[in-house]
Amino acid sequence: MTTRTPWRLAGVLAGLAGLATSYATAMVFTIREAPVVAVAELVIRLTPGAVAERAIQVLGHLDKPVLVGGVVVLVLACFAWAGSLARRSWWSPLPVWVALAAVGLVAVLSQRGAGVVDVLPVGVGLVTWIAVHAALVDALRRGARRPDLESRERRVFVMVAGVIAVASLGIAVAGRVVGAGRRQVEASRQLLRIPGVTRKPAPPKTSLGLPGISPWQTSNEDFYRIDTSISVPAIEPDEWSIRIHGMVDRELTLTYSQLVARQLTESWITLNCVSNEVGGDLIGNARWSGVRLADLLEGLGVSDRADCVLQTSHDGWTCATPLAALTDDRDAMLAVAMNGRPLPIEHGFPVRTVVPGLYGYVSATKWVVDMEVSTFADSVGYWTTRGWSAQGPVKIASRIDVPSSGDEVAVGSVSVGGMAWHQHTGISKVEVQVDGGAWEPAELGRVPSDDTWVQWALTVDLDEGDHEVRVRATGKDGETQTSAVARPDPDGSTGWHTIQVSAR
Ligand SMILES: Nc1nc2c(c(=O)[nH]1)N[C@H]1C(S)=C(S)[C@@H](COP(=O)(O)O)O[C@H]1N2
Ligand SMILES: [Mo]
Repeated sequence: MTTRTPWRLAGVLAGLAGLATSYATAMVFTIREAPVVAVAELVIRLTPGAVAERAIQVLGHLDKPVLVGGVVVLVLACFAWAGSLARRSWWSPLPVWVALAAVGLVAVLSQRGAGVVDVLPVGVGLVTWIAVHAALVDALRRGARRPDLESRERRVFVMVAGVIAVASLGIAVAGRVVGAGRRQVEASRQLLRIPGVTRKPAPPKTSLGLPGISPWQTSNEDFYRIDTSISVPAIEPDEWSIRIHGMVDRELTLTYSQLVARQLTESWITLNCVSNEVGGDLIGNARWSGVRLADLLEGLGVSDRADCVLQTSHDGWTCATPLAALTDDRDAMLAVAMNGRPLPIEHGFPVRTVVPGLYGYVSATKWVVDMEVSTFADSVGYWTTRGWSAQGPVKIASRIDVPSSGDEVAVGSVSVGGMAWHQHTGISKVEVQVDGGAWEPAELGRVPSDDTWVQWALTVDLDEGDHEVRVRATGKDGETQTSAVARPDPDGSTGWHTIQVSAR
């Protein structure tokens, strides 16, 4: 085997094995297409509009398959090239591996709403590619060292190659089959129309129009995501039901259609995570549609001794929520839609809980299937045994979005702005302080209720040099944010968000 052909073949085979495992990983762990498609989509996004239009004209509806095909051919060429480089040593193709993985990573991470799981297929594919390549190179070298056995070695190589090819195909098909359930659920979700769910833009004047500030309404794609599941539960609405039981006179089991047949409530609610650091972004604001839990619990004869509801999700996650927050006047609900769309799968499709004023870890159960009315003495939620407090009321907080810490700004008037929140209490005042000077009140955006965050903005005057800008909020209950710095655990971080900027 002196020609380049077997080396190239080894490279292509190893690469195909990598593509197969990356495809299978994408199918099993995400609801996205494989990284190759992400690369094709990146190409589309980077192509100037006129060129793209011309291509679509020429290729008609075949533009996408042709593009994906083209990417595959290029990738195969890279595999072959990596294979021929491996004649020197098994690791010589390193630059090709790294470059291709980098392109894949960029493509995957530039997708809307991409998260850490989306990196997984690229990683798995890369590792497979390198491992299989190393194994094939080893087989080829043995063959080269023993010319007398050439024909036997060649047969062995062909056999190994065949096994790898078949195994790759098998892995890809298996991934497709395993992921089919979630794809099916995604298809059902896309077709679902829930009567009474409306799509409304953010109310007027919630936005102050300051460039760089977080949008008041968070899109479903940009909404932060926190959960303990690697592969999110895929539940068909038809297969979903919830059982409300425990310290009640009458149990209640509701199917999805029974739930959505009830009176739907729609409200803007800001949800945030207890593990958010000061200035962090584990927070989002959406318009939720669902059935109020107070209405559901009302007719069940809840015992006077009960003080919590132990919620369980389809994937076995639990949390204990104070009963009072589910039965008072706030819009705690079993939500079925987010921003006018059925809940995205990763945000709890088909049904999740949302409770204004409580951190997600004690209230916002995604894929919720069971609610047991109980007592805190008898109930422990998932995070409560892992260093987090049993009670999780949201703490008042504020954040500077613009400028970013470390930014260089022009001397003179500088627009500062960000968000402040204290759900179910409301924000009455936000103040900004420059270099330890006087606290200046900021302008506040309007809000439809006390359950959402508030935009704030202020123009400050900065002279040349380095400056420190900080923010603090005051709630409608008169409480001003404490300057005492606390870590997120056990019950939420505190402290004033402070940034450094230099005016030049
Ligand atoms: N089933 C389930 N629900 C869950 C969690 C989880 O891990 N599993 N995490 C909770 C936490 S800690 C938060 S902050 C919110 C986040 O909701 P989101 O991912 O829709 O933003 O969901 C809550 N509901
Ligand atoms: Mo959280």
